[in-house]
Amino acid sequence: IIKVNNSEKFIKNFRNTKNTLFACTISSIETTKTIPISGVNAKVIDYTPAADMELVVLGKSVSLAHPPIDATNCPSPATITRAVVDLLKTSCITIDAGCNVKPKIPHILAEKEPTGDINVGKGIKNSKLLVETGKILGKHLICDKLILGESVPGGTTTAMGVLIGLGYDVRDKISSGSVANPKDLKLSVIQNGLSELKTMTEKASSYDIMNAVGDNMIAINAGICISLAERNIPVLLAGGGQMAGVLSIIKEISPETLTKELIGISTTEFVYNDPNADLQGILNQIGKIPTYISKFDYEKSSVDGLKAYCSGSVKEGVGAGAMATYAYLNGLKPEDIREYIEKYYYEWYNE
Ligand code: AAM
Repeated sequence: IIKVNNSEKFIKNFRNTKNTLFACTISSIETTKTIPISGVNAKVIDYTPAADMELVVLGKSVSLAHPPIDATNCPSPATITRAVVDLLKTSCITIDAGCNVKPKIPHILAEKEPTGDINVGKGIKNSKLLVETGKILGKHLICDKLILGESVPGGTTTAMGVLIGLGYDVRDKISSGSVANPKDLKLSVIQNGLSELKTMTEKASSYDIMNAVGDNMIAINAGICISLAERNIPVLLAGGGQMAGVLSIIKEISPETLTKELIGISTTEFVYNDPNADLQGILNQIGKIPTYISKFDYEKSSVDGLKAYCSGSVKEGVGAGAMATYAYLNGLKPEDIREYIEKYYYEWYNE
């Protein structure tokens, strides 16, 4: 694990496996149906959030014949999270923030409608309400510490939209689920969405910005963090740019939440060291956030699809980076995760 702005007070909470909860908020984004902004494989994109969490919870995807894949046919990062959940027997809950295909596992319905079309400035119907929903959920989660992730295909674009709307310099700093990050396309979609907003209001609030170009997960996860910090329960945000988006919203609507050493972020080395991005450059603009980067030994993998992570496929998602950090804090090694995935890979993908 590489640590930046380490807070021992924060991270020591994650050095045991007692009452840990992994919560994953999932949503579809309507824009991905018409504009190829996402690195997730277009053929399975609607099924991906559901099939990701089925794999994590059941050890197999049931909504799809195999777990999700990215555009280069590489395995979903849910494979990493599944390995950790099974090896450390971690409790999981799935929060449905509007996914077009519902997971065939018990889940909490937080929002019925998917994230809308950000290209026309209609990302979230009512982000203020969704933050409140997240806060209510956060009041009732039972755990000593929370690892909070997402599966939202297209979500790196909505996160980029929220950060740009709030005035952050992120243009060349956000990773993507694809090898060739379609930055210009993503930026033009965001500019279209934000231009709709400008014609509506003079000074846009963070809720207006989320409503225009945000996704349901960002609002709900921000609300959950705010509640848990009030209850003195630490949260490790699981992701890179998408969780930077969550942090930027928390900073706007509840800055005190970030002052208590109760919120940290963890992602994979594939996102953190992405030559097409600069996550640390975004986090530095938000504040001094405890940041943990998990390393993998995928260059050694016998599975081509895992090796491809080293050259920019997939990179992160479904809590993978933070779950690996959590695993390493509790005695597992990179090869334990890799060997687990290699063992099940052929069964999962029927190869
Ligand atoms: C989640 N499941 C995935 C996956 N993700 N399965 C295969 N590949 C991925 N990359 P983008 O904005 O390019 O769509 O990247 C974000 C998505 O990629 C999210 O769903 C994230 O969890 C990850």
